[in-house]
Amino acid sequence: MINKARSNFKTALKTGKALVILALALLVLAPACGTTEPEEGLSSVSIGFSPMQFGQGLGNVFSKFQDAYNPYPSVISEMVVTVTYRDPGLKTIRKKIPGKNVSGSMRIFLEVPSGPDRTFRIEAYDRVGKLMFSGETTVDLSSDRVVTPVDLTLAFSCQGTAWDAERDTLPRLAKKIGLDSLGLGFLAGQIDFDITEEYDLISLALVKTATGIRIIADFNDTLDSGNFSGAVLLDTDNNISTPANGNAVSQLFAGMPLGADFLVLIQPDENAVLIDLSTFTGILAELPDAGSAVSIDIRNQRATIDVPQNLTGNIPGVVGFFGIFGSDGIPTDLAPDWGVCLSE
Ligand SMILES: [Ca+2]
Ligand SMILES: [Ca+2]
Repeated sequence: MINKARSNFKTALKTGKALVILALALLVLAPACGTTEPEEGLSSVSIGFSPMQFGQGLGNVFSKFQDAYNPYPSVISEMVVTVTYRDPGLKTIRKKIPGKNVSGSMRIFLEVPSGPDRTFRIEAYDRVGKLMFSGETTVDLSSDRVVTPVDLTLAFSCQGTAWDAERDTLPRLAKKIGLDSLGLGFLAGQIDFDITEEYDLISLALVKTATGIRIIADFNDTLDSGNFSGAVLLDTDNNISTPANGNAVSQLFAGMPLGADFLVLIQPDENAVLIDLSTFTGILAELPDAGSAVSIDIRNQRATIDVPQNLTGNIPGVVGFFGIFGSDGIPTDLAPDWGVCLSE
């Protein structure tokens, strides 16, 4: 932002607008020479944000991993910051930030009239203009401070799509901060740092179709159906306490009560099976043989799986889900526990 202001100023110098700007600045500052508290009404605010998701699977990773990059560059098209306050009527300040300028560690600077109950809201929109995440907070602003920090926690709008950050693959994160810090110590020994296929998940969507559920996983990379593999857990009854049989899968994710009733297991060469976890009692190695084949299509950067309703029974319409994907059974990225999303 500073760089941009600087380059704008350079342009202004070149075009002679600098004189106009200077004149305007003097006009604004002029009362300062004659009166004692000319800017008492304004507070400088520095706004920051941190994304939050259900289960916080990656929530605390952001604080460790976030640097000057946009965690969702290909999916955020625009971020809108609004400040609303009464003066005495309702007033709004709005600032739009193009997606390409959004970064996880950014601060947004605004001048806001001082006073109580200033409500700050951030909304981020995806490529098709759908709200992706948002958050707001209300603070009292006094002009005593040089800069007032305002920090928001953003919750995702989870309408059937779990968004995932770019460049957050498990090998990359493990190298940077370690698997234990990610709460993924159980994957130690399963991550191969030298694998070439490092599939980077961008989004995992659930769509209800006429015949069942369609799972769509989009990646940053072109998928090779010969090695693409993964698992998607589905909590189809939206109840984290079911199934209660303590199967091998729920024990694997101990401490993460996903309530997965079904597991979609994807193996290389476009093989996908659906396993009913309410009846599965075997060990993990037996999972591939415990399921019913479902249709999978791997094309370019997308994997599409259709789970027919005759295998799952009627699904009320709200499904929790969690996905983990990789190459030849080695996980490289995941969509953390997103809790409940509407499958519409
Ligand atoms: Ca990712
Ligand atoms: Ca359940």
